[in-house]
Order: sequence, then C-alpha cells, then structure tokens
Amino acid sequence: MSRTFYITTPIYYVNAEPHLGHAYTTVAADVLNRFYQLSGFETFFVTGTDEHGDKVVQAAEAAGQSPKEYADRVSRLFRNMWPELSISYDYFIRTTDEDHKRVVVSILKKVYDSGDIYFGEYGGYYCFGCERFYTPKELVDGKCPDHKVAPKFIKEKNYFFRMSKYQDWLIEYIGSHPDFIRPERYRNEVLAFLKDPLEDLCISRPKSRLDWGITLPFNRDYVTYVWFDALINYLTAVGYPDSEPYRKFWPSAHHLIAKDILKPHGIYWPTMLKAAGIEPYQHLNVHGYWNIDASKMSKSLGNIVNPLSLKDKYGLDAFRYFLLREMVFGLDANFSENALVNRFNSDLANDLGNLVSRSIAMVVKYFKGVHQVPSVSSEIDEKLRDDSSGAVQEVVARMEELAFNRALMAIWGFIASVNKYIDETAPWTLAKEEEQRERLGTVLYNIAEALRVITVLIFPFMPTTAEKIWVSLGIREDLHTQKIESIREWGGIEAGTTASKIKAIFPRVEQ
Ligand code: ME8
Repeated sequence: MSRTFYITTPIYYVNAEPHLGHAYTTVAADVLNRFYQLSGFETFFVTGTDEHGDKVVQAAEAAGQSPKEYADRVSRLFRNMWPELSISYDYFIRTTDEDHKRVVVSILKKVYDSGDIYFGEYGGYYCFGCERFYTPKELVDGKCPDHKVAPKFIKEKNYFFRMSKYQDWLIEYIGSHPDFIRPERYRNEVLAFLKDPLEDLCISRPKSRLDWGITLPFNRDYVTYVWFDALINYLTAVGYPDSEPYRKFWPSAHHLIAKDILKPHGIYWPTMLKAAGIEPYQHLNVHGYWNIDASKMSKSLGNIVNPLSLKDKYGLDAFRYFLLREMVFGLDANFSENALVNRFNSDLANDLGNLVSRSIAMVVKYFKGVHQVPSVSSEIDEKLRDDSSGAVQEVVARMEELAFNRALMAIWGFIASVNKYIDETAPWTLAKEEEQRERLGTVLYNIAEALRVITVLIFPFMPTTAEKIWVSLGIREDLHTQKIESIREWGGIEAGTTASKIKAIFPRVEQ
C-alpha cells in the first residue's frame, strides 16, 4: 500500500489580510508536508480562502467593493504571500470556485434526501465575528469569548441539520479513536462539550438577510451557512466524489487548525461527513494562539504582526524556525520580537551558523587545492554516529506527535554534540602535525557527515538554508530527493566530494 499524507490548513476568511497567526498554521503545514515527503510519503497539501458569509459582505461594503471583487483581491494577498514564506502547497481552493459550489450542493442534496435536513424556526445569540450561534452557557459575561462583543439575538426560519442524531456516534468514535483529535486537551474539550445535548445545526441564511453564499438546492430563497460551505472545501480540494486523488488521499486527511475553530471541526464536520456517508478525517491537529500581551492576535483586536516585515528583517528561515521552535503545539505562545532576536543569535547565528562555517572552512582550508572531503578511514567516530542516529529517531517520533519544538531541540542537541566533538578533537591542532594527517581526515569526514545529517533534518523547517549548506558541502545528489533512510546510516558523503566556502548563514543581529 502506498503511504499517503493529506494535510490541510483552515481556509482563511478574506475579511482580513494575512497575519502571523495565519502564517504559523500554514508554515507548520508546510513543514509537516515536507517532513512526510522526506519520510517517503506521497503527500497533498491544500490551503485557500473562505469567501462567503456576513463578514466578507461587511468588509467588502466598508471597502466600497462588491463581495466578489473584494474576495478576489484579498484571496490574491493570501495566495501571493505563501510562496514568499517558502510554502509549497499543491492546491489553493476558493469557496467561490465553481467545482466547490457543485460539491456543496451535492452534499446538501444527499443529506436532505436522507432526511437529515429539516425546516424550522430558531432564535439564538449570533456572533457575526464567528458567524455562528452561541448558547448562553458558552458566552463569557454575555459576550463572545473570542470577539469580546455581545452577540445579537436573531430569530428566523431556517434549515437545520440533524446534528443531534449523531451525538452518540461521535462520542463513541472519539472514544475508540484516541488520537482523532489531538493534543488530548482538545479531545477532552470536545468530549466535555458533548456531555450536554447537542443542538441541531442551522445551515441556511435567508437571502433577504444575506445573499452572498451558495444557494440551497431545495429552496432558492436561502443560501448555505458559511461553515457548512467552508468545511466541505477539504473534500472539493481532492476531487470528491469520484477522482483518484480523493480515493488516495482522503483516508489520510490531517486537518491543522487553531483552537478558535475546534467546534466546527471537532463536531460539525465529523457529523456532516457521517450524515453524507463519508469516512471521517484521520486527525484533527489543534494548536493554540499567538498572543500579544495575553490577547489573541487578531484583526478585530487590531494587534496584528505582519509576517512579511519579520521575514524582511530577519530572513525567511529564521522566521520559520522561530515560529516552530517557540510555540509548544497545542498551547498558546506569546509573540515578542525580542524573543525572536534571542533565538536568532543563540540557536542560529551561534550554534548552527558557527558549526556550518567552521566545519566547511576547515575542510576547505586543510584539504585545499581540491577542497575535498577526505576519504573515511576505519575510524568512524562511534559516539558521534550514535548521537546522530539517536537524533534522527527522536526527530521522527516528535514530528509524528507534532511536537515541532522538541524535534528542533533534538536536532539542536545533535548540533551541540558536533560542536563539542570539534572542540575536543581540535582539528586546528592536528593540522599542525604532518603525522596526524590521516587522523585530521577522519575527524573532518565525521564532521562533514554529521553536517549532512543535520542539513537533511532541518530541510523541512529551513529549506533555503539547508539548500545553501548542501551546496557548499558539494554533495551531488539533489537535497529535494533525500529520504530519512539516507541519514539513518553513516557514510553518505562520498570521499572526494568537493566542498566550497560558505558565507555566514545567520550573521548576528544587534538587539
Ligand atoms: O476561521 N494564533 O478563518 P480565519 C494562531 N474561515 N493561529 C491563528 C491566530 C492566532 N492569533 N489567528 C488566526 C476561519 N490563526 C474560517 C476557517 S476552515 C473550513 C474555515 C489561524 O481567517 C489559525 O489557523 O479566522 C486559525 O484557526 C485560523 O487562522 C482562523 O482563520
């Protein structure tokens, strides 16, 4: 069986420009995607924009544009931002795409025909920011906990999805699939929510109030509720219902989201899939918020950080590294530029940067003329080799549990071992004595090998930096085609490989 990996980000609302929070999820998805490729999986990576609903209409009005013009413009901002952050997705979906509308309509019909959609009246507290109704119990001091505004009481006739019918099934499913929703705190949160009776989900909006949406196939006076429309993107993007990619990738679907949208993904979505006769996704992976001064970074709170300005100031790979090293997946993290500078100087300029520049400089200097990595003698350094395979094993295990920070700590642990090895073997002393020439060759070979392993391991996180190191190590094979298997064994650099000098990859920045 071919091993496949399907990774999705939320499709972002086009009512706000991309900020650090969106960048985090999308970079994390990219890192996972690259890591699974490295592990030999066939992967598919989807991101996109969510373009229907009240919020977009209001934002378009404020901008003096039609919803479609407005959505076209902001969707393009997202689409153009991702390549600048080295994000290589396979497919960018927009909910205004015709094929997506067709899939939404086909699922609505299916669920309607099976009797799980009915017409009724409902009054409830509606938060326009979240585009959903709240139960009084979910409000904090009468306000939406995310947007900190009092929701509006709305009463109208609408269509409802019989979500309550699937409550017991969902509890059972989560119970028998412990890592369906992870980390565990979010699984527990969903289970706690399911302790109370689940209400049916209102899945329409009358066109008299909102007409920017997908028309219901069974009543043309209504559009589809934006969440019912948006979640289905994950199926459209792989060509549901009868394409090869759908069959191949859907069973390995991993959704990546922040905790703000846990309820739609942990409750609405699996019950919608069940009602439509589709297998549930494989994993829902939930991370915390990037906060600024203990408040969530968000457009509505006006405290956003622009990813491109950080990238311009510190370089792309440093930015990617910081995001994944600083946040413990699942918990909130506080953003501060000071913390970024500290990480930059200690982990990147100091630990990694020094290792790279002094290692390659020594190969070039002591074996000059041809700048060749010396051929390995029988004296492989076993301690270093064991540290290397230990690091590889640990990184694989940590990535599988989405502990990006611990995966990076494992790589940096190995970087420290290599730096220590260099200090202890002191190649600069060996170089002074002609009779130590062979020993010097062995030491430099071991260092170059270690650097090869490190380069492959950091590639998913810092693709541009890894490429630079790879090129200067002079390895002929393409870094993009490397597999984890290639670094489990020691000895991948061919003797005689020509190394070339490298400039400081992370010059220190002043605080
Ligand atoms: O909710 N910290 O779109 P959205 C971490 N369209 N991540 C953050 C963040 C923060 N401060 N702010 C935003 C929607 N994010 C819907 C999704 S999916 C079928 C529909 C990230 O534009 C995080 O991934 O509000 C969060 O879940 C997402 O942006 C919300 O994006």
